[in-house]
Amino acid sequence: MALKFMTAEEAAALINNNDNVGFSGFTHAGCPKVVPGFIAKRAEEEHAKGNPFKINVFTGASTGDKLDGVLTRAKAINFRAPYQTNKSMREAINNGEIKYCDLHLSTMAQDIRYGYYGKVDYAIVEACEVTENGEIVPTCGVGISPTVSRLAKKVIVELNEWNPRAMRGMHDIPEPQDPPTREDIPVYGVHDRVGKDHIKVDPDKIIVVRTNEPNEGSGFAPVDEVTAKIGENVANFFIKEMAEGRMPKTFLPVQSGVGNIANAVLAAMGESKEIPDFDVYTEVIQDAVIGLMESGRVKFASGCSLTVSNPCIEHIYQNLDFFKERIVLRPSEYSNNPEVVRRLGVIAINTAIEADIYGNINSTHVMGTKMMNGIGGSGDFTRSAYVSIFVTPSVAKDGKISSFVPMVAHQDHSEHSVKVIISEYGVADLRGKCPEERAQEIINKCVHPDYRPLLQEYIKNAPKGQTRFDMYNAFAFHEAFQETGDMKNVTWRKPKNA
Ligand code: 0RQ
Repeated sequence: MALKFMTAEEAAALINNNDNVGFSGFTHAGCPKVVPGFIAKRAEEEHAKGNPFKINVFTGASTGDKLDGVLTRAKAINFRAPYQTNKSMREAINNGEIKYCDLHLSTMAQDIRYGYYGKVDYAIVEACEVTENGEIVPTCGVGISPTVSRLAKKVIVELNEWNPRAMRGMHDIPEPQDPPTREDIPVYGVHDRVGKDHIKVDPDKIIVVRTNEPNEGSGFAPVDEVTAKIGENVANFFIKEMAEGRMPKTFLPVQSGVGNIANAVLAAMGESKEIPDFDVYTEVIQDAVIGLMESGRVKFASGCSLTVSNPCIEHIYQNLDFFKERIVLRPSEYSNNPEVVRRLGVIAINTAIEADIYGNINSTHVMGTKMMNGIGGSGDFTRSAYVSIFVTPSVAKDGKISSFVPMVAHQDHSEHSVKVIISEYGVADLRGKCPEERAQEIINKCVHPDYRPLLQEYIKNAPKGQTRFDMYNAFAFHEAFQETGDMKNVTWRKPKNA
C-alpha cells in the first residue's frame, strides 16, 4: 500500500496538548529536525490565544537544538526524560519550568514498555529510508526508536534525504522480551548482530514528512595540556594493568563517555604504541574513534549513535563501505546493556563533575543543585564494567573549584562501583582499599596541590569510624565557594559541644 505523506506543519498539527511523544536519536545524531519546530510554533500560537499547550518528551538521550532547544524556548515541554545537554533546556529545568527525570539510558525504553510514563501517543523519528511495508531505517542515532515506534498510535517519519539510503545495514535493531519471559541478550562479541537492519511497524500508522536537513554536529574543544595529561595517565594505567596481568594483553572493549575530556582520552589511547588495537563497545561514537578506525587502531565500534562533527559524518557517508564493516548502531537498551557490558568486560571511562575523597561521584549537579546534563549512560557502564574509571581535571573555574571535595553534593555513582579515578596529576587506584586508604590515594595522586593540605585537615578533624565523616564540615568547600567564590577560603566549623 502507498505511504501517507504530509508537510511538517500538517504532521505537527496532529500533536495535542499533553501528548506523550517519543523521539528518535541519541545526542543530536538521528533526531528529527523539522516537525519539532512546527510543534513549537503551534505551542506559541496556542499560548497567544490563552490555551495550554505542552507535551511530554521521551528520547534516547540528549537531542539537537532543533528539538530540545526550540521546544523549550516555546515553553512547549511539560516533562522530559532521560538526558539533555541543551543550554535553554538546562535553564528551564533549573528554574522549574520543565519536570526532568534523569535516569540510566539503558532503562528508558523498557520503562516506557513497563508503563511507567503512560501510553505513547506519537513517535517522531528520523529515517534515511521508509518502505511501503513499514520498514523504517534510522539515520545516525537509534535510541528508543524501536519501542516508541511500535507503541505509538502514529509514527511521523522525517525522511531526511541529507542521509544516504545506503546507510541501511549499519544498524542492528532488536527489541527484547520483557520479564517474566525475557531471555539473555545474545551479544557475545562487540560485532554480534542480533536484530534486523530496520524498525518494522504497521505501515497504516506511518506518516512521512520529506526533509533535507544537515546534522547539528559541532566540533570538540582542542586537546589542551590538562586533557592531554589525563589521556596520557589513562593510557599509562592500561599499560601497567596489562604488564602486571590484571588486564588481558589482547585488551578489552572500551566505553568512553561524551564530551571534550572523553574525546581527548580516546585520542591519547590511540597514540600509545603499547596499547594493542582495540574494539569499542559504547553509547556515543565520537570523532576520535573514527580517526582511530581509519588508522587501524580501533578495529570495530558498537554504539547507539555517530555523535560526530558534520565534516566527520560527511566523511563517513562518502566512505560508507569502509565504515559499514566496522560500525554497528543499536538501540540504547542494547548499546548500554549492563548484562552485555559485564559479559564483554568493558572498560568504562566517564567524566565526573566532582568526586569525594572516598570515591563517590557526582556526574550531574553543580554545587548539588543545578542540573548540568544528566547521568546519561555512565551508570549503565560503570556498575558492570571490568574496570570503571572516572576522569576529571583536578580543578574547575580557574582553580576556584576543587573537583575533589570532602563529600559530593549529589551522588550518581557510589564508592562501591568506582574502581579508579584519574586527574592530570595521576591515577588513584581504589581497588581493594578501605575508606581511609582510598582518601589518601585520592588526595596524594589526583588532588591539586593547593587543596591537598585542606583535605588532610578535614580528615584529621573528622570523627573516627569506618569512614571519617564530619557532618559539620562535609560541605565546607561548597560553602566557601558560594560565599567567597573560591573553595580555598574554606573555614572549618567546630561541633557546638566541642
Ligand atoms: O563549564 O563550559 O562553563 O567552562 O562543567 O566541563 O571540563 O569541559 O568537560 O565536556 O567532558 O563535560 C561531567 C559535564 C563534563 C559531562 C561533564 C564545568 C566546567 C565546564 C564541562 P564551562 P569540561 P566535559 C555518556 C556518559 C555525565 C554523563 C555521562 C557529563 C563544564 O561529561 O555530562 O557521563 N557527564 N554520560 O567548568 C562546577 C565543578 C565542575 C564544573 C566541571 N566541579 N563545579 N562546574 N565543571 N566540573 C553520554 C551519554 O549518555 C549520551
